[in-house]
Amino acid sequence: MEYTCILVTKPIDGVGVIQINRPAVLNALNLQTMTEIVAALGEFDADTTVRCIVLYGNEKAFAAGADIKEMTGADTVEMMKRDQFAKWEKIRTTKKPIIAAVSGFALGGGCELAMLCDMIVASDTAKFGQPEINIGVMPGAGGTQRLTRAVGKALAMEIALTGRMISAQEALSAGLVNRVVPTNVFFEEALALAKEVASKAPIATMLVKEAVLKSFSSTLEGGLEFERKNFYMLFSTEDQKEGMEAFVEKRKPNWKGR
Ligand code: DAK
Repeated sequence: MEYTCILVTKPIDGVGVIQINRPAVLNALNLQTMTEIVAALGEFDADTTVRCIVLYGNEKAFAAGADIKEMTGADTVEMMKRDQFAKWEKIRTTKKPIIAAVSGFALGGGCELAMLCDMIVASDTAKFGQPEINIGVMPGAGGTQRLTRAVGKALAMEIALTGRMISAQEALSAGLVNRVVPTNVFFEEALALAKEVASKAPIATMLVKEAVLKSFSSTLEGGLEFERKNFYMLFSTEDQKEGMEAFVEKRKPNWKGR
């Protein structure tokens, strides 16, 4: 697929990189951009040389939300027909871990996109928010649900009801992001974290992601059962034998992804 709204970097050290590239509109997420992000994630998911993915924008904006100009004239039926949710659903089911490297604005759909990722590395100038209330709507791609689970009811209510942006530091204290780093190295720091994730056993990595995400949709008992089955499943992989033998032999494991 030819990409016009994103830049995709060939995997290096097991990490695939996607950059949202609409700087003139602060990386507003139009339908084409979402289609391309989903396609690139799908390609990386199918590529066995990719073990972790970094998604980022630029220093000024991760993404300032869905493209408002594209939605202005739409009615309910038109919005339903676009079926944007199907695209967001595909991002959610990406098997490999995705790290969002966020600098500048992560607003509305941009904040929701970052929260769909598995970890967030934020620059010290990052700003997170759900300002949809200021334009007469509300979060539509998980903002009321994922934000609440991440930061708790009180702050999520405030962010979604007032449209106030929170700083990177506030996002860190609230548990929305993993770390805050200087703006000039925000991408490199995310890449370093991604390389660390990519250096681990690939199948175990995917099953960890699956099990952690399961905790959002299951009871504790159901989640524990799911975790245990994933754990047992890993004992049928070559990497389990390799990992444990390497430990006993005091050497680095050589992962096969099998
Ligand atoms: N859409 C389109 N264009 C945008 C944009 C956006 N969200 N955000 C910024 N831009 C454009 C501006 O129009 C401007 O373009 P020109 O006028 O130069 O042509 C350019 O980017 C620079 O923006 P500003 O001049 O406004 O820059 P400032 O630094 O002064 O302000 C700002 C930055 C981020 C505070 C401001 O641009 C702003 O408030 N932007 C809108 C933020 C926002 O309200 N975001 C939420 C959008 S609603 C769905 C799932 C999700 C969603 C919808 C459906 N389904 C699954 C169905 C999500 C909805 C949303 O995200």
